[in-house]
Amino acid sequence: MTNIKSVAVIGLGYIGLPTAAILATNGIEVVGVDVNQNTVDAVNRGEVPFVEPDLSVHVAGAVSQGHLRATTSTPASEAYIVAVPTPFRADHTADLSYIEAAARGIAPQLKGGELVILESTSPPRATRHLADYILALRPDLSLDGAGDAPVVHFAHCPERVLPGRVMIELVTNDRIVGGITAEAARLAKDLYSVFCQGEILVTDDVTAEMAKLVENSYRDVNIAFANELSVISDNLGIDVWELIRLANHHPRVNILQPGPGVGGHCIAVDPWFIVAAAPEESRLIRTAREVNDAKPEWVVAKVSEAAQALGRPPVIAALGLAFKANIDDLRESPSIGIAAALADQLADATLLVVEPHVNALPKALAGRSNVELTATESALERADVVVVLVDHDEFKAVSAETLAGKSVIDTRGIWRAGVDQAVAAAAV
Ligand code: SAJ
Repeated sequence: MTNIKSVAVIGLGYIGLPTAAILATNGIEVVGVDVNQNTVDAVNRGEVPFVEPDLSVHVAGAVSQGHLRATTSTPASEAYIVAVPTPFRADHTADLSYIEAAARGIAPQLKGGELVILESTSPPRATRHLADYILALRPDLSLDGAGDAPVVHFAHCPERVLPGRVMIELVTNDRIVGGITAEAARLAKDLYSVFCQGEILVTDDVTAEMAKLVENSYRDVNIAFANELSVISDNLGIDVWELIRLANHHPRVNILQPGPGVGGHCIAVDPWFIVAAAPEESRLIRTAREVNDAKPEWVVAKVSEAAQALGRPPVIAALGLAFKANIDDLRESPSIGIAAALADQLADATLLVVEPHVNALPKALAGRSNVELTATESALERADVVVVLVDHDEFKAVSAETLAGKSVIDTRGIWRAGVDQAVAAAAV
């Protein structure tokens, strides 16, 4: 068990807020810190500013018991967990400015003996950068007690929870803890054991950083393989879904599912951090990113071809904007780029966008005279060309008769007869 009684969580987003809430409901005194006053106010009212199953119950409970409060300025605390964004820049290198801003908030509060954990998905050596940055602001402190300077402990503990299952996976997933020193790793392990029932695996900071990036790159490479197969199969005139279903009967083959490209804020981003760290050596990882990033363009070309073959102004139904099935999260979704490109390229087309989980078009599509947010049924009634971009359950329920006489481009394989649903489910 841990001796740490107070934790400040910097960044109350999709990861920081669940982590703050679960620590607080397990008896730790938690202060959540965020630059956004609206987020801070919402949390102090016991509310959650985004959708994540079961999170509201935890936040409301922790706030009402007095174990969780939020503020815009970093307080003194025995431990700090940094869970801020690490976006990439145009050249695909990581932008560490949010981590540095968190460090500037933490540094003046330190006395020595504290534990600082970086949770944000980060490029290799980001934890060391955070430590160096803080110690440059506080030369009276140290990593190892050299010259009798009080020690601050630094560790990396990447999150690996799946959006939509965060409150379950926070508790049940195994966790990797990497310390700059062995003592830092031990302290971090003890803190996470307050709520984590999975195995907590201890390593050094850089290995922990790479482990997170490698997990998401593994998935990216495997999705790229499926996406490449879908393009090859189309050229050969065969059905990629049947091909994958058959190949997956081999006991040591488990190919993932092709789609319109890879979305979300993790898998389409993290592999670039490895490429940036080792540009010459990351050939496969880079190519996988390029294969997945090229898939939306291929889908646009297929839909344009079908639309132009009609010989009249086409009505196109684009089914799904979310980055994956049955969620409302549109971040980095390839579907949005595909819909926008279709609206740009097919000036005489009417584009009926269907996304049952949102009630307004995102910025990239709003305000265009040829784009309408439409319900599934009416879009399918009106469309000549139907492109499936997301495998939402609502779309899977559409009957074959509804589609009769229409051109269908099904990037998720939801409507092919005899698709092996067990194989599809195993890939999710
Ligand atoms: N996708 C396919 N084909 C597949 C599987 C997924 O095209 O067979 C697409 C999805 O449609 C989506 C994208 O890939 O556009 C990513 O979806 P996902 O379900 O694979 O992953 P995320 O981004 O929701 O969450 C991932 C998870 N990482 C791994 O599974 C290795 C999660 O555990 C991480 O915590 C999360 O990234 C993160 O925060 O890094």
